[in-house]
Amino acid sequence: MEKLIITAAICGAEVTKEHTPYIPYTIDEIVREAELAYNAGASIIHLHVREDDGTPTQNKDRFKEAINRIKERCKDVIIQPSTGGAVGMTTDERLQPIELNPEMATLDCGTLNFGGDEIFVNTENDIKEFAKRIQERHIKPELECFDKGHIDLVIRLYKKGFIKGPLHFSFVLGVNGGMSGDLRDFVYMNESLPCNSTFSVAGIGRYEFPLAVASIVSGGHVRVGFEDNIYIEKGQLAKSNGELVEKVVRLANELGRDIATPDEARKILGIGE
Ligand code: KMH
Ligand code: ZN
Repeated sequence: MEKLIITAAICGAEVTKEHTPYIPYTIDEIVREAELAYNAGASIIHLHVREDDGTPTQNKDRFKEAINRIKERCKDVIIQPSTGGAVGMTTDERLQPIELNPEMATLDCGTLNFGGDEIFVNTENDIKEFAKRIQERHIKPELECFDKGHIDLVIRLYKKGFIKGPLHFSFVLGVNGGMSGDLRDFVYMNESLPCNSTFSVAGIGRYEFPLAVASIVSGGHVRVGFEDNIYIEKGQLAKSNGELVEKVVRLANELGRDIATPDEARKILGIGE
């Protein structure tokens, strides 16, 4: 099997210090968390940034500072800024970090309820526009799919030429409003992918590690981090993103799957080809 690419979603937009004191807000905190995750075995950092008070922002300068500082500490790591941002942001606001020409960026592939009164809006035309803007900069999109219908939409847009291959999907399972993280749902998503695509799985909350194992044994890749889950085990907060990545490395070792370096991840994903 291919080596395992571990993505660390170190910050996100929704988790606050009330949920866990270990969530990073400031650039210093974000850089430290990125470094801990990288040292533990993450080859991709899925990046959101915040104002110092924790407010999510897609400000380009804030991303630039975070990316430059992370690269000083983690020279070869792949940075994957979010174009999802936070619920309620405009599309222009969300797209700002791609102007920095990162190697990767997320492309969210459908609209869904996001808990409470929140709706994460990604209309078909939004997705086409995001895909176009990401592709014209030769950035590798990570196709975030929160539901099976999102995969279908990607396939349709791929056939029409709006999204180019090779396709790399990210199943984000267990969001309140999206598909659950039950094994049955993971298998259904996996079996719905077109040939020659790659995928990673992000399980929200209690789904994080069971889905990591499912993906490790299925030949997929894994995302963990405070954006998705703050517990190292039931009722016990993880003290860093590094701890969450270390746990995936332990699971992969037990299951006989080697961990990809950033350069190996680039090859697997066809970045820079
Ligand atoms: N914060 C969520 C509303 C992404 O990074 O592309 C969207 C999100 C997806 O986190
Ligand atoms: Zn995100």
